[in-house]
Amino acid sequence: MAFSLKDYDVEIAEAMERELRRQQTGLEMIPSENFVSEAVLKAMGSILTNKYSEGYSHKRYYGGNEFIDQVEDIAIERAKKAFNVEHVNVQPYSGSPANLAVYMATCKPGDTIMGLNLTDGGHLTHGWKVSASAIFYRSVPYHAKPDGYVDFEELRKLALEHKPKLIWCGATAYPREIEFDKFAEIADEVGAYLAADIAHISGLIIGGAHKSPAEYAHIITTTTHKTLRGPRGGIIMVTRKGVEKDPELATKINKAVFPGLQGGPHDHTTAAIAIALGEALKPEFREYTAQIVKNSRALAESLKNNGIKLVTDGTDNHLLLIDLTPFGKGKGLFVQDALDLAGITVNKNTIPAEPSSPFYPSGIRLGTPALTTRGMKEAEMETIGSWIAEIIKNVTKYEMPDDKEQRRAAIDRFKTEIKDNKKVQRIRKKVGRLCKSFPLYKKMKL
Ligand code: DSN
Repeated sequence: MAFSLKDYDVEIAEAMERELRRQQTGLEMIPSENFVSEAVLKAMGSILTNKYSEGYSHKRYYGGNEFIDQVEDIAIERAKKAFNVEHVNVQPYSGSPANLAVYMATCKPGDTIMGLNLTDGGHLTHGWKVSASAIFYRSVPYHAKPDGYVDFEELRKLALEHKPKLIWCGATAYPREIEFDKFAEIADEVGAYLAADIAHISGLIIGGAHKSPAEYAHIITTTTHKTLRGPRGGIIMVTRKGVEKDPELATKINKAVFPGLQGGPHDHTTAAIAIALGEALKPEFREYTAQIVKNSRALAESLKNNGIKLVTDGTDNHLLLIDLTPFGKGKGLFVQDALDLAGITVNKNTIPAEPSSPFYPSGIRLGTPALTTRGMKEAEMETIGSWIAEIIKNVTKYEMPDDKEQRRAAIDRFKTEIKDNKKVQRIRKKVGRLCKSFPLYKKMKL
């Protein structure tokens, strides 16, 4: 009989089962999430987790790595092919350690770095004040314009003034194409390394649904679990342009990852990354990524037709950013929690020129990669957009006060009332019915 986790550790198995049901019966719309294949899951839960393999392929600090080397070599070869780059390191534990390794490889503590400001869509590790990237380096952020697009004029002015060692492009909440050519022009003008963090869009790039940074950036980093649809992990790449700028760059990156920041790589993750890259190199993946963008655009149209404002008025990629300020400031939490109760998972997010704060922001970030994996198309997006708009309009009557005590009371009142909200309950039922038509992990047993 097959091994049953439920017979072995009932507490954990039951929590996992509840999470499986949540994924199966709800609409997963956090744009950085996805549903991996059974093959990726199989590699993740495999005996490869038993091994230590500090070092790199064929140069390890431990014995017994003959087969681990094969796994890592395959992952590297597939990543080189998928992204058209010279050098690949598949060992970073995830995106943030990958980015920290880029700092270690290219900068000395105190050097100036630039990235898109967090509240304008940038990532924590691109120089946000509480992150190691701004504690150990001198961060000069650039911003988005009021229309939500990157302000290249400001970026160029700041870059000429501060002469950064490293400039980041790429974002975590940016609904438009990343204009790698414009970033490259500025980075080249000031002699900076250009690092493209493509975590959100790496799957789109492999599938041809977003342009590639390979000819523009010196370094590329990505997580492997977003549109790429692999395990939670990270990759750092050095492009031909990067090697030309600095022939030692690949070695510097490798040294920064190990021994600079990490110990043994997670070999089970490396195998799963190789499998995900193999899947992404198949023709079906091109169709998948094209559909992600079609779905995103259909969702944007539906929301707009239902009176919802979007940052930049639309999307070029897998994500959308709802601007709730027409209803007041700081209302992201109310909308996120009400949608959660309706079985629609999104995250509250800051918007450019955020009038509130990152914890009580005025936007909602949502996207289509996971729903597209389930097989949903434009027709479903139109319906889902109308449900989301209905819920937004239903809860934006709640105000988010600035005063801490009043805010606590307002949130408590909201949480009590929203549980009995008839509209939310009605949409929850419809969400359940829709999910049944797009089954997920149908035969999975824990
Ligand atoms: N947490 C990731 C995201 O949701 O975009 C970024 O690190």
